[in-house]
Amino acid sequence: MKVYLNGQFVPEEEAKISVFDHGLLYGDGVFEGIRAYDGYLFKLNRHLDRLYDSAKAIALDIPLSKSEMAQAILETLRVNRLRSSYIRPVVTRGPGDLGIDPRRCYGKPSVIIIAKEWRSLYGEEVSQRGLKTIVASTRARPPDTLSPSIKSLNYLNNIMARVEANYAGADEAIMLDTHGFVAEGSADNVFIVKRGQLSTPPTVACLPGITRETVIELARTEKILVNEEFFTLSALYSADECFITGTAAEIAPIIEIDHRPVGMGKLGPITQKLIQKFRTITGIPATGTPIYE
Ligand code: PXG
Repeated sequence: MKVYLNGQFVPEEEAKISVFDHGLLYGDGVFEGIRAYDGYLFKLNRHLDRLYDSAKAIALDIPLSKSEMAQAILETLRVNRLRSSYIRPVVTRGPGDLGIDPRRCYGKPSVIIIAKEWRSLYGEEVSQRGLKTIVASTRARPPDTLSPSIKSLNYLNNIMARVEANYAGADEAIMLDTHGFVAEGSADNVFIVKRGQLSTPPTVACLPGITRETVIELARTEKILVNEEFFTLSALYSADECFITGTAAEIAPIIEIDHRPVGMGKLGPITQKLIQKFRTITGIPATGTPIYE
């Protein structure tokens, strides 16, 4: 596998950056997670917009234009002859001295693009039966701290929630915000279904997920009402259906929260319908950028 590193393609074992890179020392950088389905990069421009917005928000100048970045991503897939893949662009502040001040970074930002053959996140079995989740005691960061809409390299908060899930033997953790409303999963957005309507938290204490936005569009096309609203843990516990969305997770049903069954404790009809619809819109020119012309 070859990795794009600052303009060059290097073998994965040689893809290394400085121990003085502020991305490593301080988590000072941004990233994206993109999927390619059957030769088409899903919603590439939306991911590029979010990457550049995240970089702007932390005052990081990406040394490539958006179209140069798009070309670099496509080239990484071509060099590795990939059609179905998970792509991870990362931009860090670059090497500097041991102070936090970004002005002390003497190099350019480091640009890394990793593309791997796609493998199912939870495994086929878990995705089909649905996920068992816990509500983490780790809260989602409030927007007046480091905004959760910045996809930065500071993921420790989410990792702490994920560690809670691991200790509990659960597949995923759901985080509440500091007011006690449901925020998001450790690496995905959360939806509930109640009386045929969908609810998902507004993107205040969660990442504006691209799968989230896609599911909202799909649901509205299906004439399913979608409410972007705050809801509590009790609404989560008493939901008819619940699912998470993410680039890696796609739409994954949740069948258990804190050992309580969600609805009937199995995949519900609206979740199933959205999963089916989602499958029809990936790997096609209408939503994807072709990798091989
Ligand atoms: N919330 C958070 C905190 C995320 O990190 C999402 C929601 C979903 O967004 P998209 O745009 O992918 O629908 C993410 C996704 C992984 C992984 O391995 C996923 C993310 C980051 C790191 C790892 O699934 N981001």
